[in-house]
Amino acid sequence: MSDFFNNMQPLQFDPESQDLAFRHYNPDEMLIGKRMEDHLRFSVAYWHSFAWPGGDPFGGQTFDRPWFGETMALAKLKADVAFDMFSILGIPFFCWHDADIRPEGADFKSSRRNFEDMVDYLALKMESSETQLLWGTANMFSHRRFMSGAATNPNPDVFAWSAATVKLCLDATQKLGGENYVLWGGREGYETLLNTDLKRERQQAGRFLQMVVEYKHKIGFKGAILVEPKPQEPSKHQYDYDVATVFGFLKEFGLENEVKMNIEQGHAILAGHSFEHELALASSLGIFGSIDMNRNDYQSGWDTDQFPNNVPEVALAYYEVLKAGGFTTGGTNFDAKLRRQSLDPIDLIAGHAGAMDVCARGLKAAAAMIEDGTLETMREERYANWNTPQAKAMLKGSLDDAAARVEAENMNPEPISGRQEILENIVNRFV
Ligand code: XUL
Ligand code: CO
Repeated sequence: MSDFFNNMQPLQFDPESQDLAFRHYNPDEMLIGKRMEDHLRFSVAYWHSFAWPGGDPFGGQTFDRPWFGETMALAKLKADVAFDMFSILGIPFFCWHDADIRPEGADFKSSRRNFEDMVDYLALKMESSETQLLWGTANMFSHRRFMSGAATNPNPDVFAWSAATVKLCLDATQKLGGENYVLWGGREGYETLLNTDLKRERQQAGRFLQMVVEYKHKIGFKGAILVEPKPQEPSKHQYDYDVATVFGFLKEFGLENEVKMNIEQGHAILAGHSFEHELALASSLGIFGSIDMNRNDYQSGWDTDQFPNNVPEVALAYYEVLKAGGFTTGGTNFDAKLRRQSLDPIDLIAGHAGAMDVCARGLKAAAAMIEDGTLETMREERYANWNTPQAKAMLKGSLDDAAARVEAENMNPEPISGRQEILENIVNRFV
């Protein structure tokens, strides 16, 4: 227990409250046969809330946290504060990068020892906490050794370092009972083709991911391996551009049955998609895993990682999550950070609590849309003619067969309304 949050008591569900409370997030409320908490599976991202100093391209640290510094004592204080926040929020999960939870050592060995000691410390904290590990991951993008990539680095020693790092992080994730392991491409991309062998780098990335999957099976890790697509930032071109690109990559390296997607709202927007598009595509390809929930600033176009606050957008996302059958190992990880002027401990609580309420409202709307069924019925009706025997047979036949039928039946297909406005009006009844 730290005194950072001034002994704040756990937030309650109280729709009438004028103070900080949940107005919509009611963990035990049943929605289409499942508790709200079990639908949403909220998670706090250690990095944004506890490791990020508040910098932007024009200025450095704004947050003055008592745990900032590279010592074990401070890393433990950071963990104490993190678990205090988890219990105030009643959050069921958290996520980390290795670099978020341990001080960097002078060499790999000492960083490893720091990390392993901190994993033991987290295990101890978790014993007296309700909060579990949603996923672990490796930070292979902040340190200057990774400036030209991790697995895709032109220097094979950086590939080796990255392999050693992921091995360590997978071991730790397994030890802490983590339900998934995430690989976000970090600096796996490039700035200019003038210095980049794109073919070689993609091969390195593919082999690396195969090695990760081989190791997962070797140690018997039961969780899911998830890749998190992102089109740019930090690299100008990222190899894991979006769900479609990553699926092609997985097929190329024989990993489409081994790896699923961790889909982030802001990354989808950066790729020129909607969040729900990426979710629906992953679901249709059988690779939907988990989500990183946040939003970008649509004006700046940057990956600003803000807390979500747009209920209609979130509702459409959870509509796709529910249609995909909901989360199994995955969850809703708030990959979201405070604005750099939000200095106070209460801001951290308010950011998460508000986001949890926004997601709860979105989920309730999505569940109501599913239960109502009109949207799904109208969507199915649009394709109803594909249920005829002739239509089904056509997909097994040839261009010749189709051409013959067009003339034999003297076909003259009439366009049919897509009814978008009517459908949007139906959505608006629920959000
Ligand atoms: C970066 C990002 C990461 C990953 C984990 O944009 O989303 O925080 O979620 O490495
Ligand atoms: Co993310």
